[in-house]
Order: sequence, then structure tokens, then C-alpha cells
Amino acid sequence: MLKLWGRLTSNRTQKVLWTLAEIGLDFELIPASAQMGPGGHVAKGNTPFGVVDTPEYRAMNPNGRIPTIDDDGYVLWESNAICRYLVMRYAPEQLYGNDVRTFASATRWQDFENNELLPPQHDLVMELVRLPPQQRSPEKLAAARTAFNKRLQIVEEQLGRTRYMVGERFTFGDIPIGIRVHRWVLLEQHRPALPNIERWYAEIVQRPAFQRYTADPANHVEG
Ligand SMILES: N[C@@H](CCC(=O)N[C@@H](CS)C(=O)NCC(=O)O)C(=O)O
Repeated sequence: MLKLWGRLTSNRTQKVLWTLAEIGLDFELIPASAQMGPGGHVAKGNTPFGVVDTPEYRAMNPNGRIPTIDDDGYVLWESNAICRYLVMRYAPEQLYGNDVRTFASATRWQDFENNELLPPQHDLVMELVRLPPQQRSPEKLAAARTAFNKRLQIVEEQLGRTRYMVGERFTFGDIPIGIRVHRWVLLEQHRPALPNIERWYAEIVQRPAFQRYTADPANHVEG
């Protein structure tokens, strides 16, 4: 059975969990993290799950980060690479219509999420939830908000042109953007009106695979 090292509260692990749920593949989740544990973030004095600093784990993933998978002896790290591997191996028709251009367009949204949306949202999560209040900075929070909202406008425009991130069908390109938008909805009280994203999000949240691991607010706003 496929093994996945990670944690439910990790947004990169979430990408893999949602993809596995779409495919319907059985797997074993092994809790692992240097930063978070069952009680929350180490910045608040919690004990982390660990595992990632052991020689065995480092031999699989020299970064000591999560997620990592072992699929029948094939070890892979980097969350987006894992998702690409999983969809190519197990669900090409289902998650990109087995079409090379649809595949490339979906990877474009993976890269956009990783490079443009994730860094400001990471700062938002730290400033709103994870850091102890005395370590938070209003300036950093404001800068993260501005940067995130600006990039989200690009998603809004895309969803004004197509029903999903890549055309008229759900693809694996919707997964990373869906995680980012879900976190934003859960975390941010004052959001600008983005009607195309709202329409798309209302559809996304109804997917059973989204409900399986990603929907639960405890996996996103837990401090
Ligand atoms: N580019 C890597 C980044 C991996 C990464 O930074 N993962 C975070 C969790 S989202 C992590 O390992 N944090 C430290 C920890 O939990 O120990 C990927 O996408 O897999």
C-alpha cells in the first residue's frame, strides 16, 4: 500500500491527500513534522510529530520536509511532483483528460500556486493563527494580505473565462488553488467580492474528495 508521510494540517500534504481521494487510492498516512504536532505549532510549545529528522527519513527526503511518498518502493518528494506522478500513473483520463496540453496547463496552475499564492498565504497563516500574539506584526499582516489579494485576482480572471482552472472539466490544476482559496475563506473575515471564485469554490467544496481530508477547518486554522 502507498505510504504518505505528512500531516493533515500541512497545505502541501493536503494537495496529495486530495489527489489520492480523487483517485480513490488506498494509502497509509504516517504523521511527520518538525514544526507541528497533535497539539499545534512548536512556536506555542507543542511537541512535533518528529520522524523527519531521523536518518531513515532523510535518506528518503534529504530536505527533512513533508510530504514524501513511497509507492511500492518508488520514493518521491516535492508535493506537486507527487501529484503529477499520481495522476499520470493512476488517473490520466480522470484528472487531465489524458491530454498533454491540459496536463501542461494544470501544471502551470500548480506552479502559480507554489510561486505566487503560497508565500503570501504562508505569512497570513503565521500572522493570523500560528504565531503567539506577541510575535505577530501588523505590517507583515497587511503586506501579506495585499500580495495575496493581488494574485488572487489572476485566479478570478481565469475563472471568468473557464468553469474550472483548465477548461470546462475539473483537473488536478484545481487542487492547489482550491486549497489556497479554502484556507483564505476560513481565515479571512474581510474578503473582496470575487464572484467567479465564489461560483467555482461553491462547486469545488461539494466534491467528495475535497470533503474527505481538505474541508475540515481544523486542518487549516489550527494554531
Ligand atoms: N517544496 C516542498 C516544500 C515542503 C514543505 O516546506 N513542507 C512543509 C509543510 S507544508 C514542511 O515540511 N514544514 C516543516 C514541518 O512540518 O516539519 C513541497 O512542495 O513539497
